[in-house]
Amino acid sequence: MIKKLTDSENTKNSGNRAILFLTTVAAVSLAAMGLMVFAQDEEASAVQTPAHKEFTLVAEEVELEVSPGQRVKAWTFNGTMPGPTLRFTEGDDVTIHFINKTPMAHTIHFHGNHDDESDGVLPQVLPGETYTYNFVADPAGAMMYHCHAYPTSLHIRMGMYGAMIIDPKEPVLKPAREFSLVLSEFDPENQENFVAKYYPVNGYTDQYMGENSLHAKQNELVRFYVVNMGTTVPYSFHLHSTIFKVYQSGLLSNEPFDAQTIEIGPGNAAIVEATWKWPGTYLFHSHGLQEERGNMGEIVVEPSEETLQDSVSMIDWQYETQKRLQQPKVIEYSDQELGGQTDITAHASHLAQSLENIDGEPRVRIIDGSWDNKQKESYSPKEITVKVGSEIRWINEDAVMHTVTSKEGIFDSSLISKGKSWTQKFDAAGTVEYYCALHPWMEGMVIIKE
Ligand SMILES: [Cu+2]
Repeated sequence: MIKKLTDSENTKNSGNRAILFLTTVAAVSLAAMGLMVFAQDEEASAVQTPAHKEFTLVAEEVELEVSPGQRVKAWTFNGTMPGPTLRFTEGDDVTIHFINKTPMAHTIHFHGNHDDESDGVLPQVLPGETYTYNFVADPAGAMMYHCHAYPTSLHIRMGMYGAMIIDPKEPVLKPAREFSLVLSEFDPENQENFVAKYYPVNGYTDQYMGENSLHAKQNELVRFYVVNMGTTVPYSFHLHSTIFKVYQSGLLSNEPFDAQTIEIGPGNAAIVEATWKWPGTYLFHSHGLQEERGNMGEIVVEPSEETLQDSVSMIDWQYETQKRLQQPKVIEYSDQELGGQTDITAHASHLAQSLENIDGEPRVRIIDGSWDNKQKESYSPKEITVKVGSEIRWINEDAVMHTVTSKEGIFDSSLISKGKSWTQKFDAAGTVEYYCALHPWMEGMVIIKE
């Protein structure tokens, strides 16, 4: 939120800023910019102070309502689809603690500027594991975070995403009433359908129609942070009865321009600023197929002669409304089901080896297309019988990564990339069931005989 400060607050705040700058990694450049603002602008009313911010996001499977009467299973951050809106000030030192409480691998990939350790691709965070992401919030604008486990479009469709808003350090935006709109796709019958059954806004179809409509006042500035978490067609975001201003790609470094409708492709965003001159009830929606499939909303513009002095965020209200409609119920998994509590560094010692000298040893192929839960065959052979003391080699012939993970926590291959293999020795007679932690519908069995 852009908060306008009083003179005394501002003085105090500037002091804090100076101290913080001395302790910040990017102290030199930030301090130079900060001091410049401080020196030249007596009424620098809304300069934001970068700070350290920590959040915990938990990967959880839930059952929730996505459309009236339609409860579905979703994969989420913190139990909701989308997850909570993260809000930072440009320059904040951000720490995100990630805990995976589901039986398959997930990650958090953030849009914006950061290094590869916090890019959320590797490591894939396996069941029961934790990982910490660190970055400096940059640039200012509307961005997003989402899971980047594979297949990524499936993890996104299943609900693993949320908006990330980075407010500018320096005041470039006027006071406005602010809303966050995360656009997505959901298909309870088949998440790989190109055309989805539902195109919800903030995870619930037609959420803002009727009793939950958005409210604003005549002539006041309304700002929408619009994020497209769809995976196929672009959204064409449209407001009724007003031409609006757009910051393309959601970036405040872009010069805003006028629009009647703005195209937002999958993985892209826009900041939309609008004003309605006349009181009334107005629609907003994507132009096209999505509007009949859950993407319709209403904004009620009330008569008023007041003007906004400070920005007013409606985002907490939106999140409460979303939770009230979705009624999420978390699916709990035991430590056993999550493969025990493991330290992610422990896997490095037995990473997949290259495909060499494999003649003559028992082997299991992970066949092409195994990631698809509709394909019946994945590990081939599904059951393999070996003598005590044998080594078995698993070879990944599929296009995406897989694991070979014992259901009882006896072994775990970690990630086996395309074309790579992994071996495990079996020293005791018995039967061992295993699965892929990334795609738990893939199952196999080893029978070890004397
Ligand atoms: Cu995921």
